[in-house]
Amino acid sequence: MTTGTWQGRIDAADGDSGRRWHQIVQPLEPGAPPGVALLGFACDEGVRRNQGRIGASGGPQALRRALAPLAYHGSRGTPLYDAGDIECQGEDLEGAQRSLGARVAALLARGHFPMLLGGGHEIAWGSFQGTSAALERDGRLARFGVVNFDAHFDLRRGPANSGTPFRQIHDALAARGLPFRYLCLGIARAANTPALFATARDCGATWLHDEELVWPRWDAACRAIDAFVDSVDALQLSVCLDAFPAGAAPGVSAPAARGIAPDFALSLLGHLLARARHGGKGSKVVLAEVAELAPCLDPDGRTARLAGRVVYDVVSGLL
Ligand SMILES: [Mn+2]
Repeated sequence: MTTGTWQGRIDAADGDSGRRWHQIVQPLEPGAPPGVALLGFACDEGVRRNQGRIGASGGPQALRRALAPLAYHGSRGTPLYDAGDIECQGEDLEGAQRSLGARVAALLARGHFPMLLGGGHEIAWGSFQGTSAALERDGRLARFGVVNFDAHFDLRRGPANSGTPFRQIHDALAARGLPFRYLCLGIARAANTPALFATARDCGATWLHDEELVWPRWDAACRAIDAFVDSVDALQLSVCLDAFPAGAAPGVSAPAARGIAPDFALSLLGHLLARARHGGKGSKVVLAEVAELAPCLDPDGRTARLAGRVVYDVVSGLL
């Protein structure tokens, strides 16, 4: 937990009902009771290798700053922790991903809900190493799935980078003889070549295009999400900020021309969380992550603000 990050306005006269996140978040200490653990992944290496615009290593800190002033509406008393950052050392992406996986596995073993703050989308391969270890223990890996809000499939073959994490997850599951269940929301035809679509089909991926994720098609989008969520017992929820239009999320490595409008995407996220009974008995969402926030490309902080709202919507139901 970085000193000086979690601070802001204090409405002392309003007592407990006037609190904001910066007054709630506490550093994660060993042996702390189960709660929500914010864990940063400060890494540019995946985006650098993928020839994208660099800057995601500053994402976790910018996200904390966006979260600090948000109003706290918790009623359950669930603790909210800052578990610090995993930092990529030099070009050692694989080492950083392994460290992230180990931290995630440890958090899950202690009963925490990991809310990961990226970092490039290579965060998803690191987090999967932790979730898969936990789900192998409790038997849910056989009915595991990923929902990814993203303009891109991120199913590329080849050396690991920010465009390969779900291919790596596919291969890891295949090596165990397990199915790959992957729903990608917001795919842009203009941003994925026919070869990448063919790869997605070969992997058994399912997806909805950006133009399908509009209010006149709300019911169809919900049906697709319901069918997917109902087909799994455990979910990794990944939100790549380039799923949003460049006007709403300019601070990413590859801004989207069209994207999913924030109100639609956040409503869909809410629908998905409810269908997965997030925060209730038998919740399927094991972990969530927000990827690709690059504050140096986000001069007025709007991308961080939107990313913070995604985190807020995922976490609020647990607090
Ligand atoms: Mn992505």
